[in-house]
Amino acid sequence: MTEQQILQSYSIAKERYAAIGVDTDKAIATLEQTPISLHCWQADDVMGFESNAGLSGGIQTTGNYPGRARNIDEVRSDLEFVNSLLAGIQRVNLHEIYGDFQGRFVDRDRVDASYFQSWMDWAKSIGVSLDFNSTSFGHSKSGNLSLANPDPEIRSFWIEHTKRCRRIADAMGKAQGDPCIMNIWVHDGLKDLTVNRKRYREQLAASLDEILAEPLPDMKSCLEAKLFGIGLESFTAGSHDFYTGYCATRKVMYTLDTGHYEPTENVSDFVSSLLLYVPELMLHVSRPIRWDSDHVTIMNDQTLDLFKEIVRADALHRAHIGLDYFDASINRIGAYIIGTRATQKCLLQALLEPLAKLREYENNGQGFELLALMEEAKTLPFGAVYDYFNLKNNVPVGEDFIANVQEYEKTVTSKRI
Ligand code: RNT
Ligand code: ZN
Repeated sequence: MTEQQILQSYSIAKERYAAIGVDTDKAIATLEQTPISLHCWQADDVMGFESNAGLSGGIQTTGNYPGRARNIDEVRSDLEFVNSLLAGIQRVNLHEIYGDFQGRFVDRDRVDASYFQSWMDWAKSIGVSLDFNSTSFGHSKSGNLSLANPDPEIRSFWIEHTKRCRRIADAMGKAQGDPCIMNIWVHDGLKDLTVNRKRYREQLAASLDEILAEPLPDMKSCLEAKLFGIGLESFTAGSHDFYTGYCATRKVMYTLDTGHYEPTENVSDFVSSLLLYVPELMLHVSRPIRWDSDHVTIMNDQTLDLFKEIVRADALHRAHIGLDYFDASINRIGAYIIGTRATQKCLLQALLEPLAKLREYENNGQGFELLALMEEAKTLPFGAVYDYFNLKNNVPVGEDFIANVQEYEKTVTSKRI
């Protein structure tokens, strides 16, 4: 498509949306100002730079597509390339195992902000903000239970790790002048039956209380619930009920990962309930196939409904958006672009909903009109608005990014053997 055609299509779309009370320029401006946090772990299949211990703790990558980033420089240059193809604001979300350890083994109860100084410098140089995660998996002390472990030695190791991670996040937040969002997800659970559910959950709550006690003004903690981990199918200490209660009573941000629900559950329905009781939401936008398989995010009903619920609740300022998937079976750079663009498209669709008119119909009891406009809204020329958003921000429009990713593969990632 030529620039002329994109502009023409946009001006027709703009009028079409205006006729139902929607301001497309405003929707684009909101989309441009809403950050999406890119998870560094798609670049290297969640390996990190701590050791070669491999992945454990209930999560797993599958696939062996060539070109995985093998070191810190490769992760950074991959993320820079990804950024160059995306409109809007991106953040970068790091896990503790991605520290700049310079080849030395730094155990998790010894880590501090100095190992992330080069990340902070890099982030500043490319103008992005960082988010952070403590890492409970892939370590000799991971086992089945970390923060919920009845063994005081193991438990205090992980408490110390998580406290240190909060301080690292705070240092990042200070350096970037923008709070760093730190996610705490622990895999704690059991493969088979247990008669100690309450005990483990009490232990987890007590550990979290201790971890969150330190006031740190430049970071925000969020807690991620889960249905189950691989190899830990019978019991999950940090279940949805656990974290809903915990976050509501402690006034802590709740992390909603769209992969962490039963396949038939409507995840978007949780948004409006959670927003009544927790201060903010962190979204891990993912795609589960039969289980928490972490497939690349696409524009599907689940993702669309999630963003519609956020916008309908007027809660975009209370939601932080991050991606969370790790597909090792296709070009990893392409996976980032597909997932980010899908997330942008779903948010844009939500922002373009003729909400005022729909509400008017619903409030007047005009059920037919409500359903009719909702149906018609699905086929409005939304693609023309999204194309214009990309053109305006000087990044590839439509499928053009495929060629850019192929070129990077040819010249960079295919050379990694
Ligand atoms: C695991 C959680 C968690 C991880 C990352 C790597 O089920 O979704 O967010 O994917 O921390
Ligand atoms: Zn997640």
